Formats: sequence, C-alpha cells, structure tokens
Amino acid sequence: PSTSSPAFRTIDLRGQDLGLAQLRAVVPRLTAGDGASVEDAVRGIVDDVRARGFSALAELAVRFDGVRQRHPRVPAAAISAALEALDPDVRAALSASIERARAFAAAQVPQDVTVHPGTGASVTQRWVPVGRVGLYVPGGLAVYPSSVVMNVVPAQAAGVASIALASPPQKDNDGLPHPTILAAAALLGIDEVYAIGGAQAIVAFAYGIPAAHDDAGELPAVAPVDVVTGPGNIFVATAKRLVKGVVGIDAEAGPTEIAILADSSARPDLVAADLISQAEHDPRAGSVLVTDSPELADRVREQLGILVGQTKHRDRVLEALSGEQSGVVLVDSLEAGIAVCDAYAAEHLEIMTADARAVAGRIRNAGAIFVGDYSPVSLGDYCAGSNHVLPTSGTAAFSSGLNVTTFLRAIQVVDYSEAGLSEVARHIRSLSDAEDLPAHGDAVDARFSRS
Ligand code: HSO
Ligand code: ZN
Repeated sequence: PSTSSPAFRTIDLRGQDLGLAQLRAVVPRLTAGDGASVEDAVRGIVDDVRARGFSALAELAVRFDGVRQRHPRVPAAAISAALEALDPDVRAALSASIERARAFAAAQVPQDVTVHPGTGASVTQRWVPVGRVGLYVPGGLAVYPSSVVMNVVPAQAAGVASIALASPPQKDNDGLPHPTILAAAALLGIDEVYAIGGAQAIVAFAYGIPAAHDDAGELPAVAPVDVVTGPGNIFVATAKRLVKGVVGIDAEAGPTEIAILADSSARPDLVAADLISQAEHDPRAGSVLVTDSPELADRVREQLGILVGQTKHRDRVLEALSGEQSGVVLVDSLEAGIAVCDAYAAEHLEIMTADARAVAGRIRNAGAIFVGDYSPVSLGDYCAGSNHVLPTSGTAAFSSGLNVTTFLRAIQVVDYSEAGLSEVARHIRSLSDAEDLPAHGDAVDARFSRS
C-alpha cells in the first residue's frame, strides 16, 4: 500500500452477540488524553481573566494569537467593510445557508401550552428566550463562517434580544477575527463582535469584563451573558465545562465524527469520500463505517487508498483515519449494525442502505441522521437547513444539537382561583402532613379561615 493508505482498523463483531454496554466499550472512540493538565491551564485562564479583565485579555492575545490589542471589541466599520469586500459567491452561499436555517428554526419555536386540571385551575408552560447569549466561533486549524450562521440563526429565531459573538484575533487581519467571520456576522445583523480566542472568550462571556481605564482612556465593559454556545478545541470545551452553572452551555462539543451504516448496495466511492470529508477537520476526528458486507469494506478501503492521496489535507486525514477513533465495524446483519450505531451515538450518522429511510427511522441515538446517497454530511455542514453544532463522543445518547430550545426556558405558570385551590386543599394538607411539613398545609388553610 502507498503511504496514502490509512491504517483504518477493523473491529470484527461477526458471530458475537454483544449487549449495549459491551458494544459501547468496543466501538472506535478516542480515549481521553491529557485532560488534567489542560484543566489546570484553563483554570489559570479563568482566574486571570476574572481578576485582571482587559489586561489579562491583552496578554493572552499576545501569547496565544501573537496580536496586540487594547480592547477586543470589533469596530462597526470593520464589520460592514468585511461584508462589502466579501466574494459574491460566498455571499450568495451564506445567504442560501441562512435562508434554509431560518425556515427550519422558525418552525421549531414551540407553542405555549395550557391545561385546566380542575375548575378555576390552569397551568401554562410558557417559553421565554434568555436575555443575552455569547456565541463562540473557532478560528484555528480552519475558519468557520458557517458556524456563525449555525449559532446565530436559532438564537435569533428564539427571540434572544442581545447576541454577542467572539472569534480569535488573526495576526494577518490587524488583530480582528477572520474577515469572512465578520462578513457573516454583518449578513446576520450582528454588530457586537469581539476578537477574543479560546478559553478566554468563554470566560469573558460567562463573567463579563468590567469597564476600565488606561492611559488612552475608557475601556467599555463586556456585559456577561446567560448562555454560551459554539464549538471549539479542547481548551474551549474545558472552559465551557468550568463555567457551566454560572451560565448555560450548549454541549461540550469535541472533535467531529461521522459514522456510516452501509450495506452491499452502497457506493464505495461515496462512502470513502464522506469518511474523508469529516476527517479533514482534525487529526482527532473519527470516521467509522458499520457494515454487514465485508466486500463493501474492502472496496471502501481501496477507495480510501486512492482518494486520501488526492485530498488537500492529506496528513490530517491520514492521521484521523489511522487513529483508534476510526475504522470499520463488521456485523452479521443490518439489525446488528443498527445496534452498533445506537451504541456509538454518532454526531453525524449517514444511512447508505437499501430502503435507507426506513432504516433511519429505527435509529435511536445520533446528533443528526443523513438519509441516502444525496444527503451527505457536507450538505448538513453548510446548506441543508439543519444545524451543524451537534453532540459528539457518544453524548448524542442524552443530548441534542443546537436548536431554538437551546436559547429558551420553559416557565411554568400556575393560576388557580379560590374554587380551584379549595378543590385540592385537603390533598395538600395530607401530603404536607405526610412529609412532616405542616406549614405548607397551613399556608393553604390561611386562605380559607379568615379571622
Ligand atoms: N462538520 C463540522 C461542521 C463544519 N464543517 C463546519 C464544515 N464547516 C461539525 O459538525
Ligand atoms: Zn464538516
């Protein structure tokens, strides 16, 4: 094999009948690396930014981004200038992406519901947006203007009044975030943008930065937010975990993943192309093929050998496909393949089988499902209307991708009349006595025994 053939390991589960817990243990997954030392470093950043505000941000920008800055707020003129300078094709593409994402997000806004459990009794679930959000858009190995769309659109559809964006300062853009990021913000009508990268952006949003002065004058405050969302590297993910509880977060998104459930009817060239497409993000990205067809597995390997050699980010892709987090899982049947996919709980799951739609309907765990040959993950990354900020590393078993409800709270409103309360007064007395909390019952009685 040429040097462009990835190791792409095989996990052969044929002839075994593994349960969910066993499957979870054998699916290809990144084993946790240097978590403790990263956490120490990020704790240092949290403490420093909280204690020293803008001075800490300026020092971190020099250290991590090689950029001098007095204040990280991006001037309004730079945001509109970026939009004016934007390539027309990219502008048209971002507009199409925004339009589809907006239509889907608008349809997601949940209705308030009210029930009347008795006479003069009502309870309502009222959906209310959070007041202010901080959206983080990475700018390291790659820049992601598409992630500006994916974060901003559902927040706007939810009705969030105040939206701030942060992205790392770029040395070759005068210490501003990447121009395409600024242009995407402008297209979406976002004017509060900060050139802050990594963990420090998350801390600045979570705690806010108080106004300050320096020799040149006033440094206006960064107001704290209620919710921080957006993908990022391990420093960003760790910072989000550390500030969770002070603010809400979406999810601790890790390196991206694609799983493909395919049978002998699948096209090996498409399977290989899609595995490579997500491996391109990160040497730690996971690309997993689950199939009941050893012939297909062989032909996909062949295709990988050809296509990896031709792809631009060959080194990253090779490393990702050769890692412990990638490979092919061989199973006895489609049935068994579905069980493996549910155990893996992929961020992105493609179904390339005969009757793909029916198979997709049986999947329980995935961040997003892509049905058939014409729904590749790349479509969802940019232009499907769906969101690309999705749960990774198995967390799809209990959490959801970014959506409108990420930015909403459900407030329960209780509205009973005298008649409504009197109908259940004796039940409240019984339960308050049973819990030995008689003052609870007394509070109800006080309403009926006026003295
Ligand atoms: N696949 C990534 C999102 C992305 N892809 C942005 C290209 N640009 C995580 O879902
Ligand atoms: Zn992608």
